[in-house]
Amino acid sequence: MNSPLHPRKILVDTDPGGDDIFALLWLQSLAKQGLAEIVAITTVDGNVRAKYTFNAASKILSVCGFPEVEIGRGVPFHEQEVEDAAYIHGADGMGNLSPTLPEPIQQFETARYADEILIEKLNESPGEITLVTLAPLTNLAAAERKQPGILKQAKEIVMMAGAFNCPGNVTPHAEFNIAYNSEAANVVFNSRQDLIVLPMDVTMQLIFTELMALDVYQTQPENPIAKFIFSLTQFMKKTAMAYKETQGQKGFIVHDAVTLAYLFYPETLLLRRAQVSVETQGKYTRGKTLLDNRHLPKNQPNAFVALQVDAVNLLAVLAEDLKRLLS
Ligand SMILES: [Ca+2]
Repeated sequence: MNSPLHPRKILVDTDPGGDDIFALLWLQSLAKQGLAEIVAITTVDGNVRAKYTFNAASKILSVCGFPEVEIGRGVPFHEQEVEDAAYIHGADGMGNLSPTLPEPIQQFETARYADEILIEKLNESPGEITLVTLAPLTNLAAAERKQPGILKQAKEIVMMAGAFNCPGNVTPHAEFNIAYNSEAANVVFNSRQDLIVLPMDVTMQLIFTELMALDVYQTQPENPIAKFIFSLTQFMKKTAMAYKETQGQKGFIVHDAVTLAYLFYPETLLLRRAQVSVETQGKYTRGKTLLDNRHLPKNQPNAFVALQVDAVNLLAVLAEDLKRLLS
C-alpha cells in the first residue's frame, strides 16, 4: 500500500518478553502498511537473559517477513537490581513457544553489540530515527557513555518505563525497566529534555484478552503467526491471572505495545510535561520514577509523561493492525 506519509524510521531496544513481542508484531504490521521503517532491533538482558531476548527478536522478525533487519546483542550487565521475569514470560521469553517457530537466521555469537549499532545508526541519520525502548536502559546508557550526546541525535525517544501514581511491578514502588538498571535509566533521563515516558499508570489498563486473540486468530486460522498470537496470549494469560494483574479478566497486559500507540495513534494518550527523576539511592524506593505534581513553573522539564489512556480504542486498533499483519 502506498502511504502519503514518509515512513517513520524506528529502532527498537527490547527484551522479549510476551508484551515486547506484541509491540514487535504491531510494528511489523505498520511497516508492511508503509507507515514505519525498521532501522534495527537491539536486544538486552531483562525479562530473560540477553541470548534469549536476541533469539526471540530474531525469530519474530524472520517469521513475519523482516529477516534482513539487523538484530543487536545486549551490552553485558550482571549487576541487575531485581530478578529477571522468566516466571512471567517463559524461559525463552516467548511463552515456551520458541520451538514452534523456525530457527533464527542471525546468530547471537556473531551479532554486533547494541551500543555499536545505536551509535552507528544515530550518527548516520541525525535527527531522523525514533528510538523506542521496551526494556531496561543498559544499551542506551552504554551508547551515551561511549559517545556523550549521542542520544540527542535521535529524533525522539519513546519509552515504556516507570510508575508514578500507581504501584510498581517489581517492588512496591518501582517498575521493572527502571529498577533492573536504575543507573542506566538515570543516564537516559539526563540525556535530553523531551523524552516520551509511557508508564505503568497507563499500561496497566491495556489488557489484551483471550477473546481479542481469538478474533485475530479466526481471520486467518491457518496462518502460523495467527496461531502463535493465540498460543502466546494463552500462555501469558495464565501467569498474568496467577499474579492477579488483570482484574480477573482472561488476558494479559501488553505494556510495551503502548509505544506504538503513542507514535501511530496519539489520540489514545494524554501527556503531561514533567520533570522526571529516577531514585537510584533509596533504601525502599530504588528504581522509582518521580515527577513534580505541584502547580509551579517547571524549571528543568525533561519529559512528557502519559497519565491517561483510551484503552478501548488502543486495544481495538492493535487488534485490527495484527489482522493486517496476517493478510
Ligand atoms: Ca519489555
